[in-house]
Amino acid sequence: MEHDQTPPDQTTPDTEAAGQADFVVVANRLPVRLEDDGSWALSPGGLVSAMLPVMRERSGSWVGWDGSDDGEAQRFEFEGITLSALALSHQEREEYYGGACNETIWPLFHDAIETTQFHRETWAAYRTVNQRFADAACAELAEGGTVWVHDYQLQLVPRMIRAQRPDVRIGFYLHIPFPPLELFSRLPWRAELLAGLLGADVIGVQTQADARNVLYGVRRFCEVDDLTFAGDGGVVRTGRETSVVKAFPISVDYEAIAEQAATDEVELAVKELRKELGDPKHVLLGVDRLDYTKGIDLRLKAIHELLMEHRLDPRSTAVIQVAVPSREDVQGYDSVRNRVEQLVGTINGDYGKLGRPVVQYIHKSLPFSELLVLYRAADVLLVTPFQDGMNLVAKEYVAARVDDTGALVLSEFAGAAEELSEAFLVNPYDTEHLKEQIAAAVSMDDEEQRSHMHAMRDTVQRNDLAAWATAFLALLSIS
Ligand code: GDG
Repeated sequence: MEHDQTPPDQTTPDTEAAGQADFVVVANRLPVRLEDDGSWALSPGGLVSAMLPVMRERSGSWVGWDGSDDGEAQRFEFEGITLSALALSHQEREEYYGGACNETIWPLFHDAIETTQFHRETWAAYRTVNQRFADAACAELAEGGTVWVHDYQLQLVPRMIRAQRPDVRIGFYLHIPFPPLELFSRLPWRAELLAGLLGADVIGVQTQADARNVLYGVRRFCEVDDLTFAGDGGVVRTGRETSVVKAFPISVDYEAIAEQAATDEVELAVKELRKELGDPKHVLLGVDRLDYTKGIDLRLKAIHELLMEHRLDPRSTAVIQVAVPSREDVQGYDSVRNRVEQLVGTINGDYGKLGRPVVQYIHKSLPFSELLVLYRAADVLLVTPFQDGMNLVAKEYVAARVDDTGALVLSEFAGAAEELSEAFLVNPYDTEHLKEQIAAAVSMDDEEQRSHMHAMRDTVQRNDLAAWATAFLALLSIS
């Protein structure tokens, strides 16, 4: 690992030598990105939202890529966390990230909604880059330390670390769904991928269904001595190695969100926002990365039809859709953006008035404080993915509804549906049902809102982010 240039601004010089960290997180991306002016800024996303508070609690290193193809390997501090940046070349970015991660694994693991590509060259790059991550993690890790590897981009890393460092505890967490056997079997490198995962002592996934799918894959494609299903997961044994596979539904920092959402500042901003929107009776909100898995187009289509059928009144309804730019050079993302923007244009063209569109569409990332204002201003949150590991936006909305009002329309294919059963659950492929559920959420009376929201808030408060991390790390330290 190089220790060259220290980035400007928020960073301080490297104080800790490599190989000294008792706790190392390995993820494809660092929690920061390089801005045009050379400074580092936090970058949004589910994994970062989840892991940053966990890292702040424990001192350790975060190994990841800076997202560029001209970056340098460097090690620096950012807001109290040691970051170890890994450099990728342009070709590696194209083949590993654009290809194997986002044109093979991402679509395949999300129900193959978008055509899945299988290319030997991109898989070779996946292997090479995974080895680089494993090597970088090993360079950070102190003797007998603990490493927590994250997500679909790094599924070979646990085995690669195990091969070099039998002394360390290895955890792996998959943030996206693990596909059913019928789909997973298509992957030409299925046995290699599972062997990669089985290098970990603990393999954590979002839901019980995901845990079962991992175990079905292992039973079918791996030679193991023993495999037992138990509760919300199971155990795999081979020689002296044991891997526990278990569901750990990820969550949000409930107290921090609730506290921030209850401030006078937020209350005031909510009032101002609703006024700017023309004091509508109903505010409907969507917040998503602009990804074809999130079903943004489906919900806009449902809203359009509800307007056409006079079941939503354009004079008293405001819809806000935040669509955070994401993977813009990957196949499938361009066309979903076009579909979404066309629908926004159609709805506003048909039902908007001058200076007052029905849909407010924001195609950029907002500061989290502004998201909180939107969560508090929205009477209904629409979360309609075709497939989603968990969906933190749904849990953030629930945590932010400090007065127990509001309604959540939630796809049954989001991991969050396993816990948030009081939401208006929908099959997003069923447009008529989606419309019925949106209409029901809009017209739900206050008392009903309070009882549903209260129950959901209770669930998220009990199973918050700290509980998630503590449960995972506790199992990792004993298994
Ligand atoms: C993956 C899995 C799983 C969004 N817009 C802005 C912004 N965000 C933050 C949200 C939330 C996060 O990004 C999005 O998390 P999700 O869970 O909804 O979705 P993915 O990014 O697809 O995350 C997912 C997750 O990993 C964790 O395991 O739940 O299933 O796909 O925290 O608040 N944050 C800011 N500005 C924005 O405009 N600051």
